[in-house]
Amino acid sequence: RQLEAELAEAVANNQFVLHYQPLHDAATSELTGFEALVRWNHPRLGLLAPSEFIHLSEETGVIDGLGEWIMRQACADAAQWPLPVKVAVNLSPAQFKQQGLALQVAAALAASNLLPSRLELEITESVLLAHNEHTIRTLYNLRDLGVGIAMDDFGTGYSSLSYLRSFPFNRIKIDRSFVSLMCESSESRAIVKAVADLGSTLGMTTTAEGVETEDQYRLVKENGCTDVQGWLFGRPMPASDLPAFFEAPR
Ligand code: G
Ligand code: G
Ligand code: MN
Ligand code: NA
Repeated sequence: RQLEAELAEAVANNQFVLHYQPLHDAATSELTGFEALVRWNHPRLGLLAPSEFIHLSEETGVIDGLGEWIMRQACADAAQWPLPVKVAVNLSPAQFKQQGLALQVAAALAASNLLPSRLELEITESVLLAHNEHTIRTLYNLRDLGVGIAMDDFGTGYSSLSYLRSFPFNRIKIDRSFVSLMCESSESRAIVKAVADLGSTLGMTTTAEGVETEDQYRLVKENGCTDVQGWLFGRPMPASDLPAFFEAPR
């Protein structure tokens, strides 16, 4: 497979780029951070989305080097942003299989001189599916660095609630599928409210993902979400676009 061979060389060939999507405080709509979203700038195929290569990178082990590059680049970029703006970085379940993930994150923080409190790691329920001791220990090692840990795409997995018990997350990110139906579905509104209440009770912030309209924004606020992300506030954009964004927030 040609793509597989090219992927194996892509980190060394400097072909990955990070785009950043803004995160905002729900109540004030103030900019609070950016989520890093990786793209592969493929020489023939152009800019490829993660769905076109993350799975292959996990199967082939490329994710180890790629994940390390993403962590270092995201921390280095964020260190240039005005204070308290944070960066959120997605971690693949495969990255938890490697030894020393926490050491890798610590090294990226040290190299960039980024305060740990300005980094948040996003994991999906699938990380906890195996639910083994190594995964849980790694999560605690990461937390001990002082970084935030968010449960991503909440509500799309199998037994979400038991995962909230396995580890004290700082944040729950409510999947876009619930947010996108809020205007027409009272069930979706009730689910978002229940998750926001649960987060509040457990001492976790709650981000509504995929907010595309003012009506959705109003509803997620009314139902208790503390933070928002979505096209209403901004699409993922290259790091070079961010300075203009700092000057002209929403
Ligand atoms: O950027 P896009 O909107 O296509 O993101 C799609 C999905 O790809 C995200 O929801 C996320 O799960 C995954 N993804 C994006 N960037 C990264 C990354 O840097 N690391 C990992 N592991 N997954 C990512
Ligand atoms: O990590 P995660 O799986 O949450 O990645 C977020 C994904 O959701 C990215 O692929 C991003 O491009 C996408 N996304 C972010 N905001 C919106 C939105 O408002 N609408 C839609 N349709 N997709 C969004
Ligand atoms: Mn995410
Ligand atoms: Na998500």
